[in-house]
Amino acid sequence: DTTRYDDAVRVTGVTITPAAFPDPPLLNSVGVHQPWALRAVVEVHTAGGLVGLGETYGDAAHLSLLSDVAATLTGLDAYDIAGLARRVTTVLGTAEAPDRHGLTGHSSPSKTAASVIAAFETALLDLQGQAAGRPVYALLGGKYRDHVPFAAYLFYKWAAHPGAEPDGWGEALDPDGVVAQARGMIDRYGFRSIKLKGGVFEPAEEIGAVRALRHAFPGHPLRLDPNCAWTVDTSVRVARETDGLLEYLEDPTPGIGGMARVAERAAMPLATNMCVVQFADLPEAFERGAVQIVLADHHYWGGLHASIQLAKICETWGVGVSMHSNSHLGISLAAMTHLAAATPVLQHAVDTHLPWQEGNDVVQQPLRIIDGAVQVPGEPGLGVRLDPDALARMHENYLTCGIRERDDTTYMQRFHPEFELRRPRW
Ligand code: GKR
Ligand code: MG
Repeated sequence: DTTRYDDAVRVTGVTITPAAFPDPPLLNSVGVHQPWALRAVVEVHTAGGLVGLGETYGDAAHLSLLSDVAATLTGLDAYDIAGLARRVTTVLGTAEAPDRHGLTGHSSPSKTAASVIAAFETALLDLQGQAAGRPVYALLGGKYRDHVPFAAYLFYKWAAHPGAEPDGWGEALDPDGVVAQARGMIDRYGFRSIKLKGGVFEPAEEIGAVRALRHAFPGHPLRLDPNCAWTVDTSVRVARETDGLLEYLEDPTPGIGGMARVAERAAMPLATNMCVVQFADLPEAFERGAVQIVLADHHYWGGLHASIQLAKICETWGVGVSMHSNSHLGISLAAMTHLAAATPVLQHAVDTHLPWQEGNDVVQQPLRIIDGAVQVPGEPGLGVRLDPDALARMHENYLTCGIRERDDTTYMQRFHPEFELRRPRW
């Protein structure tokens, strides 16, 4: 009965709920994480009583674009991703919502549109899966793996936010602190790859941390990501000194041109989530050999389908693919897991901030990282269900926390007024 089937997936309304959850004082090249991280939870309701879930950025400008689009989605068929894209383009026009932290590269109207499409596409795919009785990976073409490996994502960090109680992770401001943090994460989650967020201290200090990690974990592939904190010359020097230690070096220096100059002289592959952030960046980056690995992120590449297309283009050019992350919750983890499962060639463990959000989630039974990997869920849709009480609590946090956009630099300057945003810094 097609009428009943259509009804099951006909959109009747969309709810967007901003949520805030505690975030530790993680350091990076632009400052330090604020005490609360923001996300928006998208619920798309259908006439058949289904609810599809999405998760995206919770910054004010993005929220306002999401709600403009949400108002136009009533009547949409959940299978009509093209219809979603058309609505987003019509509503947004040339609107642009750049992120304030600058850690995911340059902004543009098309990247903004891609971020808005992605937020709803995840929810529509969840609906399609629920209606068809199939997991999201099946809708993307099937799975290439049963387990998706994730990496331990280490950060230099303070013991506590100024004025607050220390968090459970402790301080990490030197190689010993970094190794202790890695040990804690690996003990808890069994990670088999390690990423260190750099760009915080002098390169020599961070090279010391990489060496200490290599010594403590001889079998774990290592990556270092200073988020464009270095000049081309510094990057080349670091590449020389870490030769043989790194699986890849991520965004050492700003821009495709800078990365190309480093790539010419670095022995290891270069990865990016900063200079290649939309399809329009691919031709120049690949022609110039600027990057050997693209870190896809469905949240701003336009969704899960678009990310599979990106992976195919990368494969064609002999460029590797892995996945970038920002602070996120369990809906995003599920989406990332389905996407990674359905990506034919995925050579590297995927990034996740999830351990930093441990114990706080908007889903009832978050997917778990065991032995460094998430088992791909086989339930219909994303395979996670919303916890309405948790979402209500996190929305209350949002209302009271006073933070409306991520801004690591201004937060850092509150405690260190001399801190300047400079990239490259060294
Ligand atoms: O959480 O501070 C952070 C990260 O630096 C994040 O914002 C980056 O976007 O994880 C990201 C990266 O790999 O560059
Ligand atoms: Mg990065």
